[in-house]
Amino acid sequence: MEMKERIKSEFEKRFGTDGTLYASSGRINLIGEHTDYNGGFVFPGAIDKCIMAEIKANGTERVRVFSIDIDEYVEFGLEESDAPTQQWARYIFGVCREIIKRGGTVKGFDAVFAGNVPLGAGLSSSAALESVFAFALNDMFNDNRIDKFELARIGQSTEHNYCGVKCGIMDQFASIFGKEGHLMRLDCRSMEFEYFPFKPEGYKLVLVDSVVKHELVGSPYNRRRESCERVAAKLGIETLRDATMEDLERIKGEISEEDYMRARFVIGEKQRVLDVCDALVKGDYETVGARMYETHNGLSKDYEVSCEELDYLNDIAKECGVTGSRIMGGGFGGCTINLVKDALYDKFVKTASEKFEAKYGHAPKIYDVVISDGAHKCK
Ligand code: GAF
Repeated sequence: MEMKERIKSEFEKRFGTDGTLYASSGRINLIGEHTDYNGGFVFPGAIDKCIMAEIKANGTERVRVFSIDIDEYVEFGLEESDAPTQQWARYIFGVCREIIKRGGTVKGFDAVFAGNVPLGAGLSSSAALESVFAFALNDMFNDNRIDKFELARIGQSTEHNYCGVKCGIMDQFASIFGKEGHLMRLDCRSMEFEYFPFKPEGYKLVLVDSVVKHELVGSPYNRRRESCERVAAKLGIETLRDATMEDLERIKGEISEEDYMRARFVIGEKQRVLDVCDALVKGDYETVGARMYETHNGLSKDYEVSCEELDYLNDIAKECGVTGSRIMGGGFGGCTINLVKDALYDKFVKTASEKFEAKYGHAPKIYDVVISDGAHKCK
């Protein structure tokens, strides 16, 4: 059964009525990693993998929600003290609370949801979950008065205050603002953004999922952010967006080797995003690809968020002659994103699958992605 049909039939079975369907997407990011919380640039797009929810106000002060994929039902109230213990439900509870804290309205509702964003793959299933509920609750209880930027911030604050991840704005922004066939270059300092048509002639974007997750994402991620903040504080600036390599060299002796490496990556990454955007406009995919490899190298050696398996996938891509390849998202496992010539696609997928399985005993998962719309009400 299609996802939509499964949700509708489950909703009807549990609540004896029908509600409104909403969806919001996972995301890819072509380049610009760990730059969002440093006030830098990112270049994401929403993808054709989403979380879909059917929702209806229930006239009470309680939320009743069923996750089809986890096969679990949870009920909670809307006061701070009502926080559920289940991680997945905390994302929804957090969104409700963050809307209320901003003076918005949330009343009790019933919901059933499901999704096809692979979990733990770095495609931001959590942002898709936050965004679908933020978008829906804005529509249902707030006459869409909360603007889209604030909806993204509601998801981000949910991560900070209810899930322990001090993330930037990229994932929620992409999930809310995504547009079919377009990537978005977002300046995370000014929040200005531009849509870039993305239909690379003769190339495919392929995600290769290592299906490994080495560490709990929260604390190592937050430690990376703290390193950047320490360096910015040392330089007397708000974020590393305003730092140059010369600035960093100047204070090298006053910061730890680790903080130095983290900042070196972030400062370099800022320019790479701009280079990739320029190259895309010119149809220069070789430059796009070269910058992707540089990003991988920086994420692996300086930012240290890669792992053996992802470095191996990157090496295979290089050996096969893939135009660009790099780890995508927060790191510590998940996917590589690869820009592959059409003619090389079959060979690359076969080689990567066989070699990876021979070395690690399980095959990677391959996802072809289509750049799609972000949060919306379903027809
Ligand atoms: C995770 C975070 F949620 C984003 O904000 C971003 O920092 C990303 O890691 C790394 O670019 O997805």
